[in-house]
Amino acid sequence: MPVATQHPVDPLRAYQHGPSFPKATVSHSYDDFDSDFVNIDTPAVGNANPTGKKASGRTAPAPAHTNHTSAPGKRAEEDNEVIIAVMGPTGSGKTTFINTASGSEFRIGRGLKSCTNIVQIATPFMLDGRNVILIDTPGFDDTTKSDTEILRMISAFLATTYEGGKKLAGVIYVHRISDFRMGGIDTRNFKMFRQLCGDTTLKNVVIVTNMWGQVGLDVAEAREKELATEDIFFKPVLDKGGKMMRHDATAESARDILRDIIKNKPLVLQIQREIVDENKDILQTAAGEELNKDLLEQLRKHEEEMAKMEMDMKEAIREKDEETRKEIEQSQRKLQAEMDRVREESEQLSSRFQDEKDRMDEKMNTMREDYRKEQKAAADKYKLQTASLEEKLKGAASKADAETLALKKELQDLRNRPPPSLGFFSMIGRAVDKIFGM
Ligand SMILES: Nc1nc2c(ncn2[C@@H]2O[C@H](COP(=O)(O)OP(=O)(O)O)[C@@H](O)[C@H]2O)c(=O)[nH]1
Ligand SMILES: [Mg+2]
Repeated sequence: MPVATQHPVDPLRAYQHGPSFPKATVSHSYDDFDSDFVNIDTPAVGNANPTGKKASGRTAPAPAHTNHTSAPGKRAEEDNEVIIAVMGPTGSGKTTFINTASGSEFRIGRGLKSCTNIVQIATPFMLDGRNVILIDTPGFDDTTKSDTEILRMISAFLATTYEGGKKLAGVIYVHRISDFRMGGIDTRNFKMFRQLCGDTTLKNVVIVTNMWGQVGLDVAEAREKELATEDIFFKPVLDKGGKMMRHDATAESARDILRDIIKNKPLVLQIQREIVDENKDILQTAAGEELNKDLLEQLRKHEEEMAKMEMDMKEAIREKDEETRKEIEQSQRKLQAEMDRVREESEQLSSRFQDEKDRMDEKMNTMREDYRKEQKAAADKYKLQTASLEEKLKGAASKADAETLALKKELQDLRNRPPPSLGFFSMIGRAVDKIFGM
């Protein structure tokens, strides 16, 4: 049974390929990305959908993964990048894991309120010669956003990523080993996670257990075994090639887990295939169906409750119990509001997603356009600066005087610093922010 545990790693080895931790990125700031991940030169027209079908009314995103014409250097850079999404319930430690591994400084949760209610992309970092990009996702139990909103956001992000030619090398699901809640796991989050991934990508999935220090080792190990061997817990995922790994809150352990994932062959997640290749409406996707089933179930329970309240109400009226009648009336109003909310959530699951995805695609296309212009302006300026220095050097009287040496140094510096590029994930991050808000 593939329950992998952490082995102590040599911290020097852990960092030997990478620079020291990169400059920290603050939440929602994507400006300090400086690698160009996607083929920006691809025209922002056409259909990214490999099936050739086009979604009705959808803005076609740039077909980066169907029409690659980027320079060989860029291609190599893209091949070198590893994208990994981190999922799990709110408060399970997703953001902490990402910060620990990447040196990012995303806000982490204190108390019950969730902090990450948008998809955020961590500062890329090097690991074993690969450029690792971690994606932080909000849980399906956010205190500020509905599950429908969360699903729409994650789906739009993953679909746009795939349309941009990016596949995930793995998905991490974080679970607190110290968690002894009824049923053992956060069923809603785990179900949604399963439906987003689908069965065929489970070999690229790692269930990371953390917070080992919060509970006795004996208890935690027994818990780990139970989680790995019972059908209602993680066994089905492990049976299909997923792994379970321990995380001891250190950077070494986080990177050791990632080291395992970066070897994977990237795969298309079920939600990406459904939305992009199969052109499904979000409501028709497995994750959408799951969530809707859940909402309808909630609605059914509320309806039962409402029916019971109506009986109580009749009784109160019969008995002329004015106080009880008023109380019930108040409860009914509350329940009705909740039912309206659930109904609306279910309806919005479909309608608003298409809208948002369209706007996101449009935004990405505009950004590509702006980006192309910006890049061109920067490249032109760079060329001019270089040419002017070369010209000055040609005209220099002596090869060794201080002024000539300074010119040479300036030229060398310039050559070492070509204009920075914005990068695909920077754009996608901005588009997500713009459309889904913070
Ligand atoms: N002891 C321990 N606490 C952790 C660990 N990871 C996260 N936490 C704490 O758990 C809380 C929630 O973490 P956060 O990363 O915000 O969870 P998220 O909602 O999944 O992103 C914070 O108070 C963290 O300090 C861990 O590995 N060990
Ligand atoms: Mg978080």
